[in-house]
Amino acid sequence: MLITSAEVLVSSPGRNFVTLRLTTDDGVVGLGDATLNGRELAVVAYLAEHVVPLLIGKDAHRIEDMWQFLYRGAYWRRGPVTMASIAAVDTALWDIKARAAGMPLYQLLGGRSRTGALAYGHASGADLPELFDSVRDHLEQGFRAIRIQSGIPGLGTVYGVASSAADGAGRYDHEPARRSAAPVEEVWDTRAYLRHVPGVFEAVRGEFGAELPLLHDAHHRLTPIQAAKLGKSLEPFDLFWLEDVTPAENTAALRRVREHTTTPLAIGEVFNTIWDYRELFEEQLIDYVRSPVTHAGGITALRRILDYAGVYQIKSGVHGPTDISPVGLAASLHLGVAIPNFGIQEYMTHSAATDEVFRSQVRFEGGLLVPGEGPGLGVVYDDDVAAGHPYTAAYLPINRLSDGSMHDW
Ligand code: KDG
Ligand code: MG
Repeated sequence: MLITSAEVLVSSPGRNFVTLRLTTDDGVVGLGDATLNGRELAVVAYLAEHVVPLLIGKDAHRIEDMWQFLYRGAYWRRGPVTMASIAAVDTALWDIKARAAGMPLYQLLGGRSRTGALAYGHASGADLPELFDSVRDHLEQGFRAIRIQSGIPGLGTVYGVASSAADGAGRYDHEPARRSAAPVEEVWDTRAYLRHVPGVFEAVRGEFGAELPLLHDAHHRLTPIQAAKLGKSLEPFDLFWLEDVTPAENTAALRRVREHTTTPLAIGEVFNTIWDYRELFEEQLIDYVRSPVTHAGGITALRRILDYAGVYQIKSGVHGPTDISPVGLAASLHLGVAIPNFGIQEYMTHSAATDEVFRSQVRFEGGLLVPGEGPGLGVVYDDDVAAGHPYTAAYLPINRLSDGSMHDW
């Protein structure tokens, strides 16, 4: 089964997506997600210029060898652009293998270990009444675990908090990569944040009770000692996890955090390889792995990371915002229902326009995401619909302190 065509597809049904489509000489088609939010075209160039020419004529069944060829053979290892490109090829090849076998992909990964993947949704609000409405709305949608993000008194827009769209198009419920020529600038104040957040969780627990799993994302903005303070102050509210407390480059920072708090920690959505996790796993500094298939080098690589995590009782908590395409989400779910150490799956529903471009079998039922029983990943890319949604430049916002200095994410 030889690869005869490799197409890099770019579309923007509400937000930008990069998709790799491989076709074999016997007509089997596989898809891979290569979306890198705000830097999409760098991956397009990497794939189109440096990877696609190497794929034509290769045996589509040799997934592991292809991974090693693209990773070891390039000399330039790791990094988000490289690893998103490798991920797309790897995912498309798994899709092809499962379609050729006539099975849903999870069957090739060892078969089902659970009925579905517990998903958490994003509740947020500028203030407590808005946040409570959002939590209620998520409960009504069937979510059984909820991330809590809140506005902060004295600050303007805060990342991760849904707000009314500037164009009046209604509530904006997707993490903001705004379609604009330059990033939106937000003002940040860590002390104000640290003062406010414990009260938010106290109020949410008071309103919704002790049982509901609650999560929170600090978006890499704290120093180790600030993160330790936050973790400690949130202990009475029994979080499922506290995510991305410190910037990702210095994983040793989590040693400091861990010394001070028993709040479970999650990190890794901007990591790229198993090497990024080595000391975190071996010293048991985290509880959940945030890497998605899309940015960690594909199904082959993420499965390896999660097997390694399992040695240390660390579980999956795969990244699943709207910038992970329905192809990336389906890949994550096929892996998630198969592995022994599944923890939770992030789920932000895609827009209706996205669901028209990517026709997916994934369903959300009773708080669980299920990948579907069709062959492969179960996702089809509709070129005609995609043609109506051309690429549009978009950026994540940035943070500055009140004196104008740039701040960490
Ligand atoms: O592209 C970046 C977003 O996906 C990220 O900021 C979202 O932090 C995020 C999350 O946990 O979903
Ligand atoms: Mg996050």
